[in-house]
This record gives sequence, structure tokens and C-alpha cells, in this order.
Amino acid sequence: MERTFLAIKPDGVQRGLVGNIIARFESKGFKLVALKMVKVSQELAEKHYGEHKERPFFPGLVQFITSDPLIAMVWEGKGVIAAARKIIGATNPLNADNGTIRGEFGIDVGRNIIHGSDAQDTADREISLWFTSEEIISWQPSVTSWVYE
Ligand code: DAT
Ligand code: MG
Repeated sequence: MERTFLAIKPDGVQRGLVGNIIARFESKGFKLVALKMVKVSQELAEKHYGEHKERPFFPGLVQFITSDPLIAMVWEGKGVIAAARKIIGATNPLNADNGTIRGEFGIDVGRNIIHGSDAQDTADREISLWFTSEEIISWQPSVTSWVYE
């Protein structure tokens, strides 16, 4: 089954949005298979955002993501990578649709609340960067047959 890496960034944690955000993925029917609070190191932040290292906003992005704890998670389900990106909304919160996490809760692109992997290869890379295989739990929700036909 498909998996994606999601992280509620330090702004989402500070603003008390952890429960609201997790509830959206839970109630959609996706399965939480790993979760931890992390005070991110410089090294992990630079690896995670490696694709952006030449961009002017990179130092600020790394500073922000390492400034305070975040919530790192792995979610599983059919089509979860693309579906999570839709639930999250556009990168710039002012362009994000109403009803999305960024659309409801954010204003500035550098305070956009949550990260989600954007493709299968990124998801694989990010999951193995943030979690060991022992930290990812295989379990079967008893409601599975009420979520999938
Ligand atoms: P996303 O998080 O939607 O995948 P991205 O991968 O293009 O977006 O960028 C990663 C993060 O970098 C993004 O969540 C916020 C920050 N960022 C992107 N573009 C930015 C910009 N123009 N100015 C400031 N921060 C930016
Ligand atoms: Mg991205």
C-alpha cells in the first residue's frame, strides 16, 4: 500500500493545530503508521530540503524548520501521496483553496503549516530519511472494510 511522509511544521505545532490536522487524514480513512515529535537538526533539515539548497529562501527555511519541534508522520492508503497534497493545498497559503490546511490556516509561504511528499520517489526518500523501519508499524484498522470496497 502507498505511503507518504507528512510533517506538521513548527508553526502548526505552536499554533495548536496538531489535532485538527491529524483528524483530517484520519477521518478521510488514511492509516497512521508512524509518528514522532522531533527537534530537527541542521543536518536533517538540509538533507530533507536538499532539492532547494540553491534557492534564496533555503537558509530561512532551514532556520524555521529547526527552530522548534515538529510532528513527523507516515500515512498509508490508496492514492495517499496525491490525496494528501490536495488536503494540504498550494505551497503559498494565499493561493491555497478554501478547505485545505494551508488555505484555512496560513498566509505566508514561509509559514505554511505542513509538509507532504510530492511523488512516490520523494515519499520513499523522505520516509527513510525520517524513520527507521522499526518505527513504522504494520497494523490493520478494524474499519478497513468500511473504508475500502
Ligand atoms: P511544498 O512544501 O508545497 O512541497 P516546495 O517543495 O516548493 O513546496 O518548497 C518547500 C518549502 O519551501 C515550502 O513549503 C515553503 C518554502 N518555500 C517555497 N517557495 C518559497 C518562496 N518562494 N519563498 C519562501 N519560502 C518558500
Ligand atoms: Mg516540496
